[in-house]
Amino acid sequence: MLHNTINESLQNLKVDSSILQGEDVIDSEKRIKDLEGVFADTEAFKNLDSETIVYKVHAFMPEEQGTRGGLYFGSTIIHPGKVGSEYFMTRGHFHANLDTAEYYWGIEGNGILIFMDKDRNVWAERMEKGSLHYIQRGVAHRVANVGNEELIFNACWGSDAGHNYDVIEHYGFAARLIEVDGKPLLKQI
Ligand code: PAN
Ligand code: ZN
Repeated sequence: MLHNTINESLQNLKVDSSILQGEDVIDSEKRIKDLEGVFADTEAFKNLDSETIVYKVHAFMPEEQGTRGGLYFGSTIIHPGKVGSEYFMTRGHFHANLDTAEYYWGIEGNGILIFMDKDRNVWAERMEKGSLHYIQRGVAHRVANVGNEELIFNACWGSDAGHNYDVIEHYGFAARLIEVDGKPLLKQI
């Protein structure tokens, strides 16, 4: 580190229009075909174009996965849409290292962040432009887009967090977010 110099910002990363972009940003996407088993209505799922993009993630991961004390940053964009009465949403996960928390914050659109603790208690928070969400350690998290526009949110999590998708893949969340009379409703299952 040079002393008494004014340097350019970190690797010219920009949260431009609020979506992370720049060198070393890892882009990934999930299409309908990648989300088998995530949505309850398997008939509606089969009838959708399997190439439809459900969400994209742009992540900056400047530390090796598993490094203690480092931080990652990511933008998630969830497209509007539904599978039956269930909104397009992320797969959701516990962190592999349960002792790691995370921040999400809303950039654009309307969403609902769904939490589930280890005892399968489920609760949720509305996500909108400027909303801040603290995901406590040990709590699974998933986001649904409940609006007609793209839902964009940013996230900051530890490089030692890791992702455990298995528990959600096998047991799901204890409640599903569905549209009833045009409104989102958390339905216990
Ligand atoms: C986020 C999520 C991102 C995509 O960056 O990874 O929104 O959701 P899934 O990972 O559940 O598919 C995060 O929570 N990182 O820890
Ligand atoms: Zn996470």
